[in-house]
Amino acid sequence: MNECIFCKIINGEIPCEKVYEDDKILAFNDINPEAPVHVLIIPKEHISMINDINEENVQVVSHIFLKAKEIAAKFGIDESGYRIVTNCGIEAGQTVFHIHYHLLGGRELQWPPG
Ligand code: D5M
Repeated sequence: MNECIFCKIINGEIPCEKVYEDDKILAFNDINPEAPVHVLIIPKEHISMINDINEENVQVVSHIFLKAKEIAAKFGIDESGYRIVTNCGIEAGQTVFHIHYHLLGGRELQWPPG
């Protein structure tokens, strides 16, 4: 049985505020937003983390980035600026082990992050 929370969102077992969907990826609002715009973009195929990207599944990553700019534009932040973050592993703060790209914007973002 697949206990992955993001797989359950993809399967419709857990609801989400959907922002974008196609055959390869899903984007939805983060349940705990850190910025006025905080969208998570995930592949429909279960990939746990960056370390599990390989020659077979890497194409979905470029697809995510192609769509990320469209999602940013949808929220009107493509010109003002936004950030895409992927946490890989415990020390980086990854809590959900289905790879996801945080798209953050709508306010001035600090660098470096904490
Ligand atoms: O980020 C994991 C992110 O996933 C964190 O910002 C909360 C978010 N999250 C967790 N569960 C849900 C549901 N059910 N809907 C929307 N967003 C969710 P990480 O980089 O792993 O720390």
